[in-house]
Amino acid sequence: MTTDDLTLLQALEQKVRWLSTWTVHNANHLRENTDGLKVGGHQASSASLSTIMTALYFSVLRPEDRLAVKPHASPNFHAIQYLLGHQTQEKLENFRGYGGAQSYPSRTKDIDDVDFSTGSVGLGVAQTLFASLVQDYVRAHGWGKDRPEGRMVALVGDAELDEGNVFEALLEGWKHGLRNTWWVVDYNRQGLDAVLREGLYERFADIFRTMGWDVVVVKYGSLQQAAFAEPGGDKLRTWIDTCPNQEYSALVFQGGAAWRKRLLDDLGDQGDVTRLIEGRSDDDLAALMNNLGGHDLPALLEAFNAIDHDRPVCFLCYTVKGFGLPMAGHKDNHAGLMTTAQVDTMRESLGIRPGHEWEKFEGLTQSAGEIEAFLAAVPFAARGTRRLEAERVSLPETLATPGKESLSTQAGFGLILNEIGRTDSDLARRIVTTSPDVTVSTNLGPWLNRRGLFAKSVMADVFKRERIPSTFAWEASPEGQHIELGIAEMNLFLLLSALGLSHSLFGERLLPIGTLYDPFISRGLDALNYACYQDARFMVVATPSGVTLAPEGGAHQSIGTPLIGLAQDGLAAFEPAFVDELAVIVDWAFDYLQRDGDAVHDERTWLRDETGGSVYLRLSTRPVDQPGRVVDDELRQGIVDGAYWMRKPGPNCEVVVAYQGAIAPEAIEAIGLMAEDRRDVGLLAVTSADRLNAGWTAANRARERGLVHARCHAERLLAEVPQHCGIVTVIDAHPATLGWLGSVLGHRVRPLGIEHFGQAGTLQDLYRHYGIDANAIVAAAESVAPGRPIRHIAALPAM
Ligand SMILES: Cc1ncc(C[n+]2csc(CCOP(=O)(O)OP(=O)(O)O)c2C)c(N)n1
Ligand SMILES: [Mg+2]
Repeated sequence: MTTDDLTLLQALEQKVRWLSTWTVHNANHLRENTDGLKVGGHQASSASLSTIMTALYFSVLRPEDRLAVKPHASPNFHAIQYLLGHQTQEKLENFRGYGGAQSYPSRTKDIDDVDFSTGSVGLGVAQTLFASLVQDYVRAHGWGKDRPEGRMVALVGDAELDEGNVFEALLEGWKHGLRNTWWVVDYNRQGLDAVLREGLYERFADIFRTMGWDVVVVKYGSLQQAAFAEPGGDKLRTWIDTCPNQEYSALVFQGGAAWRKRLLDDLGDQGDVTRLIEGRSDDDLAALMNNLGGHDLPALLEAFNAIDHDRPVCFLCYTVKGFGLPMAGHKDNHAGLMTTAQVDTMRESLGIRPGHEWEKFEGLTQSAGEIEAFLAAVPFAARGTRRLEAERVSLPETLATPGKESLSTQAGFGLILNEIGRTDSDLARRIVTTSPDVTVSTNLGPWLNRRGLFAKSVMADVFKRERIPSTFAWEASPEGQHIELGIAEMNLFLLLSALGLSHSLFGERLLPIGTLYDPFISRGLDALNYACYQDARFMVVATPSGVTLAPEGGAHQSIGTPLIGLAQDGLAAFEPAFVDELAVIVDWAFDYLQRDGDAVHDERTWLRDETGGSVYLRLSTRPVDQPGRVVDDELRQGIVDGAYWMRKPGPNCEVVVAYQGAIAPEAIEAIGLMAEDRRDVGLLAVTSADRLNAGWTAANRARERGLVHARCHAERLLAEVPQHCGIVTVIDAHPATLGWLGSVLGHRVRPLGIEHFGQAGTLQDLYRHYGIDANAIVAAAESVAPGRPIRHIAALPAM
């Protein structure tokens, strides 16, 4: 790098710090309805990273690299993209506003090429690690080799390293031979609340080294390094090394005179070091002491450019939170916001005229042409925007339903996947499965036997080699299509998120399927939400679910997951009862995962199906008698739309039973039990409360906007139910999942389900105990549709 280039880079660093400070200041009006805390956090946190980000974006990074930026450094990111011509002044002026640049970098909401969304600390960090594994997976399968390998880079706040998911990811990375991953830690020793504990950096360094990472500490800036070489410099260095975080931060905040007093108190009368201190003005002394490695472009560039290998690297860069701002180093600065007077002072010091705050070249000594030429040559932006696209994977006409008389949906899923795995179709090749140590118990074993385990090098299954009988072959190779994870559901969802962005990150489409136990979705819930927020595309298949795995007891029972399915944006949730339904849903899902159309409502369902999304299948381990029917187009459509009449209500109908999932046999039995005393009972098979509910909400909204003829699927189905009828809903989960059906057209509803959990027992014991067996359904029918007593009804268990 030439001296001119370095000077220009230094000017850009000032510009980035200014633009991000100004962006936040300018958006202050948005504080009206908030406590202002978060707006403030952006100024100090951004300033902490502006040197590092300048070095990376304007010099070190390449177009194939992908980044996750610490949430509160979003203004820096937007400022850099603005300078590169990928962000607009209008969006910056509307930072945090409706339609403006986002407070935390967002793949889906921002226009400026965010690689990984961030916001929930720790997740973006780990996302880069899994993205790197996905890059290796894609290349090991012979795809995407016409593009250079990229580095997956996280700009990490030091307090983010308190999040456990980061360490879960580190261990998984070690197991999978992680490469091409850089984590650049903004070691400002501050979180949101206060200055961090002493000596954390040694702990971090130890952990990273243990996990096979290189650790590069960027502690001293070039001014400090030069001072250390002066007579007495060694004493200054020792003083810096032993100064507690809090004290250093306080002195940074107080400035030159305070530094002088403190340094002379501690080191005075020591000859050479006294001269070193006294030879500098207050400003120079402050500049020297603030010149930590993370704020020194030459030191940073040297550290980054020295890496000549693909091993993962952690850069621990010493920084000052709020660097260059009046709040620098103050422990309360996360909430700090610069006053207008302070912003004016900063503006004047940078030679920026009032009213010219957004101008890119304002106040810089270089000519506009010179800067433009430099920006045009920035390697990172050399190929324009960096989002990629991939062809859709072609799909077979339909997936066959396994022909067994009695089957659980979980076993059915295993068989469907196994059938796909037998073929050499495009679909079979693009599926990648993963599971957190529950591969076999979620029925992926047969698929695994066919398609093999993924590893960077071949590993034989010793049991197989030694001819020890075993049902499963755990042979690993670069061609394998199952990625085995340790037991960490956060990792599962972060890997699914990375796999599910492969088309956009690496230009190669994958169809990821992750299996886990349904109750443990909650363990990875924030990562699942994060994956959906980034619009990653994957299928989550969860078994066992509910209390149906009866003897396992409370620790394995999931009650609230259908409500998660209902509420989670970007995730279409299904809970089929029968395997023919499952085949239809899986078939549809492979297509749905790949769609990227406009968010327009389908006038039949009022769902926005053309946008596509991810899919959650809540399955069961309970074998259920299969209907053995022909699935015609109408049935297929009903299954996908969320419900169909298993038995239509007749003209004399007084009661309808609506069920979802593995409780189907009880619902069917209940219909039989009440047949003599209630005529024309209807049975509604719900395959997706989520999609029914979404369509209903959207149709309501459409009507309120004047589209008076809008009708959703639930409305059309329930229009066949006479108004005086009662509806009993039943699910092995929280009753609220289906209870809203009564509001659709105003039918009385008695929702059955599970609110309290934890009992162990046989299936019959538990269904009786929780009041979701056939008898309880009949009793509920009697209460919701009073009339002649229903004969086949036994006393309910005491409450
Ligand atoms: C999961 C989660 N918990 C809490 C927060 C609130 N939060 C935002 S930033 C922050 C502290 C960040 O500290 P650090 O990562 O060191 O960045 P710095 O403030 O030093 O820039 C916290 C707790 C969050 N965003 N995500
Ligand atoms: Mg910090």
